[in-house]
Amino acid sequence: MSEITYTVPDLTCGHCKRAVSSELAGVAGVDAVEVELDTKLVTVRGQDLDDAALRGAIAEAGYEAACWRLQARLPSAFGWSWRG
Ligand SMILES: [Cu+2]
Repeated sequence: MSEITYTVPDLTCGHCKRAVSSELAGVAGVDAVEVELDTKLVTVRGQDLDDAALRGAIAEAGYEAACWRLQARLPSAFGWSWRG
């Protein structure tokens, strides 16, 4: 089981959430998708996750994955908050 977290800045509402979730759910190996609108974080869990395929699915839904796990988690390491 592995987990990759992406930041998708354009996620704004329930429609975005559903669009991205359903595209990601269709990628091979994906077991679960979590979308947090507050933080713009998309967490994907599954087996043998393929970063390129996951980014492709997010793009297919009409959004862009700005960065992934390391970058996405840096701010909290410095005590910043993304919740305006
Ligand atoms: Cu939306």
